[in-house]
Amino acid sequence: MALDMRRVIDPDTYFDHNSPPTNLGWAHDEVDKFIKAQSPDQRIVLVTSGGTTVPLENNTVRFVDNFSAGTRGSCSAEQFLAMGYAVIFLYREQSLQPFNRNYSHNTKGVLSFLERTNGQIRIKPEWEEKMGQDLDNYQKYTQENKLLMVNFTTLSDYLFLLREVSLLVASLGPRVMFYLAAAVSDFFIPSHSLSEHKIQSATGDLTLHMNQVPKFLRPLVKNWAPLCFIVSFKLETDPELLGPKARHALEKYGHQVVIANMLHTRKFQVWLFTKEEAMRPAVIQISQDDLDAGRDIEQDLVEELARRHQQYISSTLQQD
Ligand code: 9Z3
Repeated sequence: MALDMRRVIDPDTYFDHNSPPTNLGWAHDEVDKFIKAQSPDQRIVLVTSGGTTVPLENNTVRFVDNFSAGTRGSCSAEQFLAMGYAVIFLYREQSLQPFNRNYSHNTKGVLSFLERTNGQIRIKPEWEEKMGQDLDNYQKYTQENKLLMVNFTTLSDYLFLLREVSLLVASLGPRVMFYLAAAVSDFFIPSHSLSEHKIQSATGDLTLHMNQVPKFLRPLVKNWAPLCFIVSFKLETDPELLGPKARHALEKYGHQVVIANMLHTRKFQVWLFTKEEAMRPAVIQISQDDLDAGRDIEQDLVEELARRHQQYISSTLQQD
C-alpha cells in the first residue's frame, strides 16, 4: 500500500469536500433535545467508541477498518452513568453497546445465556441477575434521558457527527467531558478520488494512495468546544513511542488528558498524561485475576477521570 502523505488538508476543507451522514439532522435534533432535558448542573460526557471505516469505493464493497471492538467505550459509558453522568454515546454501528455488550458479542458462545427447559426457552439461572440489572439500567437511563446513542460507520460520518455534537454541547462549558476512545483512521481517500464502482481485479495488483486525515483534535480543542474537559486516547504497538506520542499530543493540542494504552495490554494497564504529569503519568492497572472475576479497568479509569473533571469544574468556577 503506497501512502501519499504529502497533501494535508485543513479540517474545513475536509467538510467542504465530503458528504454528511444521513443521520446528521436526526442526531442534531436528538442531541439538542437531550441537552435541554438536563438540569443546569448535570455533568455530561460524550463517549466515542469503535473504529471508523475508510471506503475504497463510492458504492462500497471494500473498506479499510480501524481496530476497536468498542469494549473501552461501552464499558466506560456504563461507568459514567453509574457515576451520575448523562452520556452521549457516539459509536460504530455493530460495535459493543452499553448494557448489551455481554449478549451481542458473548465470548462463551452464541446465545449461551439461554437454555431450553421442558420445551420453554429461558434465561440460564446464572445469567438472570446480571441480565435483569442490564435491562433495568438500560430502560431507566434511556427513559430518564441519561443515555443517547448515535451511530457512525465511516470516518466521514464520525467527523461530521463529532463536530455537530461538539458545537451543540460546547455552550454547557466545563461540565462537559469528551472521552474520545474511538479508533479513528489517520488516512483516507478523498471522495473525488474514489472509484465509483467496485474496483476490478482484471488489471492486476491494487495500489492505494491515501491522504492524511486533518488533525481534528486541534479545532475541537481550540474552536468547537474550548471550555470543555477533553480526554483523548493514544494507541500504540511500539512501547518506545507511547510516552513521546502522548506528550506530543498534549503539547500540540493543549487539552486536559491523554490516556495512553498499548494494543496488547489495554485491558490491564493505561497511563494518564496531563501537562503537570507529562514525565510521571499516573498508572491505572488491574490483574488477570481481577479481569477473570469480571472487573474492568474502566471502573478505575472512569472514577479517576470523574474526580479530575470535578476538580476542573471547581477550578473554572473559582476563576469566574
Ligand atoms: C484507544 O486507544 C482505545 O483505548 C482502544 C480500545 C481503541 C484501544 P477496544 O474498543 O479498544 O476496547 O477494543 N482509542 C483511541 C485510538 C486512536 O485512534 N487514537 C488516535 C491515535 O492513537 C488519536 S485520537 O493517534
